[in-house]
Amino acid sequence: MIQILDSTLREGEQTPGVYFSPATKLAIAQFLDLVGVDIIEVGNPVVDREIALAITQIANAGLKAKIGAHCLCRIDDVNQALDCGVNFLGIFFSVSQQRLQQDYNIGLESAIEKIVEVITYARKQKDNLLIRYTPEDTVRSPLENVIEAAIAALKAGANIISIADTTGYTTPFHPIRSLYNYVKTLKEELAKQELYPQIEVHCHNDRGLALANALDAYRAGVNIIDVTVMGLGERAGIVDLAELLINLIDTVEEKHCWELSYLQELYDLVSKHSHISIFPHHPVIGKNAFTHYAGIHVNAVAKDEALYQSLNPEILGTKSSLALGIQSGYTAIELALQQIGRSELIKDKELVANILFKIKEIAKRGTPINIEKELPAIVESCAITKMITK
Ligand code: HCA
Ligand code: CU
Repeated sequence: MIQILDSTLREGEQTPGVYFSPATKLAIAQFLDLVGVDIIEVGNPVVDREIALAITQIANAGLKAKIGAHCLCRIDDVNQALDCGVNFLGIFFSVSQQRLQQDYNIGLESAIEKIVEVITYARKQKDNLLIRYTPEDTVRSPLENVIEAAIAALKAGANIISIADTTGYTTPFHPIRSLYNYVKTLKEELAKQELYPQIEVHCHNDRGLALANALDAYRAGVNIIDVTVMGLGERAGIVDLAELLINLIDTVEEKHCWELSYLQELYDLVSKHSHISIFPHHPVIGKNAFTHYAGIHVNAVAKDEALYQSLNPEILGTKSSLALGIQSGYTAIELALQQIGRSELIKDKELVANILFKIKEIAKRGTPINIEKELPAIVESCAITKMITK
């Protein structure tokens, strides 16, 4: 069964301007657990004392998900992570000659020695620890280096190899640069060594292809996919949790345990604390995701919602809705009147026509019309005008 690693608290907090306090992190983690993600990556304890505190609190909160820390390939960092009580540890280190030379002034062999030393050490500290090794910027690093480092990491005790598309470089259907190819090749190369680890993907969205690439990797049999709420993260962020789940529920063969009805509250919480609003047309979660507007659409969905909906809003614990504006027709006004408990007015065709005319006028202000709050007054003013003109 495909597993989801949520990194809202780690990668997501790498969104410029975003800060989640330990209490907020715990609340977000609790919602992620209710949604049913498998692993919650909380952060790198070396970055700040508060992050170490948040990891410790979440690791002790009795959640079903595995709780993870993220750290560089250093014994000290591993110790700090393990002190937080995690059962998942992500260790990352580059295998690109250029990067190793520029940043650390070492070659590949020394890098691999370091990776082996640190992973062997981590494994000795905790038997049941899940250890992930990520060759940073995996997909742009020489494949032979990735394979050599992955084999060494696995032999030293790592359980998972993550393919990081750190710069959003891959693209589906490309003969070479696709994650489908990458996952297949890595699995085949490791199988030659009789190594069958779990494979994870971490897809950045620089080209707007993070979700497409993640699904491409899924098609190739990847085991774990990284996501964040709202797709938060460095630069253009990574895969969005809700968008991935809504695509996987139709695809996974086994019965899944994701509880999508918690997504809205989770997204509202993250939006509030990140001070980043959810755009209205955001798939699944946006306020317009199940709202019908133009006359032709509203007419059709009044008969059968499936005519303009391939998703059932009930799985998200929500219902479809109606918007009023310049695109509206008579049916929308009738439905809106029903919504505010004034269905007795529907038979007055002249009044309905006047309300529609007025709605189209108001719509020119260019902001949404709130049916509950604004329609009653619009109805009254149209009724009065009608009385006066008679
Ligand atoms: C980072 C880079 C990273 C790491 C992913 C991983 C990436 O911000 O440290 O350790 O699995 O995109 O490569 O997020
Ligand atoms: Cu990343």
